[in-house]
Amino acid sequence: MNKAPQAVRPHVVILGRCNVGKSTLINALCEQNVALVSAQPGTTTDPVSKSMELLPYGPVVLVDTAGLDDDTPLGKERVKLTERALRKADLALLVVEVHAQHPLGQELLARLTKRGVPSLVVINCHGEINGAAREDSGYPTIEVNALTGQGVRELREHIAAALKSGYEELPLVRDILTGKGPVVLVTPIDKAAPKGRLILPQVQVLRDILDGGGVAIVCRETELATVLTQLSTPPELVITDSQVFPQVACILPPNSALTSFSLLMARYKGDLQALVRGAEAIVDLRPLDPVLIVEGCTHHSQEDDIGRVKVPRLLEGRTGGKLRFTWASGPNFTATISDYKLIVHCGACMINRREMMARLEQAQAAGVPIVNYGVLLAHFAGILERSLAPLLRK
Ligand SMILES: Nc1nc2c(ncn2[C@@H]2O[C@H](COP(=O)(O)OP(=O)(O)OP(=O)(O)O)[C@@H](O)[C@H]2O)c(=O)[nH]1
Ligand code: SF4
Ligand SMILES: [Mg+2]
Repeated sequence: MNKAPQAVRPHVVILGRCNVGKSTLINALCEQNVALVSAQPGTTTDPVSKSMELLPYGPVVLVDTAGLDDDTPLGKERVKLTERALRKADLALLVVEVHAQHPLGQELLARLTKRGVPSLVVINCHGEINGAAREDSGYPTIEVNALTGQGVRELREHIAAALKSGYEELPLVRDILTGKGPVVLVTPIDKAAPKGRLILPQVQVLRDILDGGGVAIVCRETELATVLTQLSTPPELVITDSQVFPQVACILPPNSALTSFSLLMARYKGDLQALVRGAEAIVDLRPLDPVLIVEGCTHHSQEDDIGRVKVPRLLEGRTGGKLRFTWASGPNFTATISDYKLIVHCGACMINRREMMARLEQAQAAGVPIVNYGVLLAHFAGILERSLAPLLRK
């Protein structure tokens, strides 16, 4: 994995009316043809994402979207896709013509401001640009000529400044480490493990420990007992895959600090306390209650698949009767979530923090408790309190 994954890059979403030059602008920012440009309004239909190094900032994801005033039969659906892309936005660029605004553009910026997402207005001039940055309708406003590239370098600098002040790169684990001992990472190599590599949360946690100057030891649960006997200093923290929580908890002395990759991801991606409240609501489930299981990406279901098999088995075991499960994967979270008694979310490693926070807020607004795999598995293993403790010690 040579590039920063999309989920840890800030997302810059470009929006505006049809034909205003959004795709020309993304191409100018990337200095390559990533989006189709034409004089035909409605050329861009689905959002187009491009990971790139946007200097002077660094790795970002740029997202081009369909025109907000697309009045084709599919126009409304396209605007919905744009709104979905905006849930991920860490910065929005509203592209406008010199004297023309679109009310929906302003309305979307106002909604983003309410969520704490900064925005820039980009005036795409079809001639010479004035160059001076200013503020129109409350937003920093920059002129460019996307076709000639005039003003695009300055726009990159404004984007970098907005991200540097508005985008917080959160630590995954290093903020709770003191360096008093190594950190042991327990990663089962079972049928579900991808061939020849570690999964994203494991790689991210490992990197975050190294970034913080810490020492990490990686082993399977089957070697953990041996590793512990070989260490001259006990581990400061053991981080395990949630699926082997019970085995790891039995091997470790009761007073040693234990948590899981998914709890660390849950804290990094969203509101851990909200997910813990979700676990507490499991006791209210009754037979035949509807439960939504959401996974951030699609993958082939395994023999003892966590979302398809393990979580349903645990919940039905606790409820004492059949539950009505619905599974959603990919970006399909916007369905009618109020119909459900509980939402169980995956570890969200492929989803950025903004999107995960939007999902948690949406669930809260609908009054539906939401828990994730890691919190749910720790709850069923009876070690939720223990595995939360290291995360609360700061
Ligand atoms: N002269 C000039 N033409 C431009 C400029 N920016 C875009 N255009 C032209 O305007 C037309 C539309 O540009 P696009 O970049 O496809 O516009 P868009 O906003 O992505 O349009 P949709 O995808 O339909 O929403 C193309 O013919 C571009 O060449 C500019 O700065 N100057
Ligand atoms: S289903 Fe969720 S946790 Fe699993 S890989 Fe996809 S986004 Fe990550
Ligand atoms: Mg376009």
